[in-house]
Amino acid sequence: TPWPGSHISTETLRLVEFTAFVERQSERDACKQQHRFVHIDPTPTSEPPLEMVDVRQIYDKFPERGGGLRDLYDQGPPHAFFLVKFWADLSFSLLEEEPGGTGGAFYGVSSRYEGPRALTLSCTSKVCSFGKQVVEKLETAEPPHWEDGRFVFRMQRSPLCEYLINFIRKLRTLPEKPMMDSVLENFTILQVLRDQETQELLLCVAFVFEVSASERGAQHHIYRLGRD
Ligand code: MYR
Repeated sequence: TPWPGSHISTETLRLVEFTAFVERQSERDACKQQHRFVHIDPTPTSEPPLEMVDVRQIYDKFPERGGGLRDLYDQGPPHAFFLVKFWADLSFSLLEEEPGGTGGAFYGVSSRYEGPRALTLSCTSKVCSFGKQVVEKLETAEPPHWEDGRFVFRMQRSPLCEYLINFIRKLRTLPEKPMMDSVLENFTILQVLRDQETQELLLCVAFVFEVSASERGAQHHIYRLGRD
């Protein structure tokens, strides 16, 4: 089946876990306090199949030409394309942030994938503002480990780019959720995972954002992208 259960997956690769976080060493108890902005955890397989969103509806949220979402989707394979709507949790108070600098905090993203083939997994992230790319980051996963009958790929504690750190810090200074949400309407991220040797596209995930209502914590909803 092309879309098994409710996972971000194809027959070659499945996203198992994804977390963007901020961490700070606490002077008092010498332990790390972690706050998760967004989180996708291993989903129970009993969930219903994913709903479809028409990819054309989000073309203008990403670069249009030269490797934009339209070009990527035209090249396919179409069943490798997903959309994640995140309700990010920005309500952390564990950090008394100092003006300028990150106050000793570490902003990072960790992700884990699995699949049946040993390959070198590369991930390109495009951070976009008003549909224009503002940051591009290319990463390569650690060599896969064979665990319980499949290969596991990890990208652990990759530092968030300066642009995103500043963006989150500025967003947090806005007084109300509707204001944050209207800024986030023009903020998107596109991740493309490929087999580094063959450049075969394995997964393409588009991220869109709102902030989570206070007390609800980070939430997400996964869709598959299609075009009739
Ligand atoms: C980079 O560091 O520029 C690329 C990595 C992008 C990974 C996606 C991180 C999700 C960021 C969540 C921030 C929440 C903002 C409301």
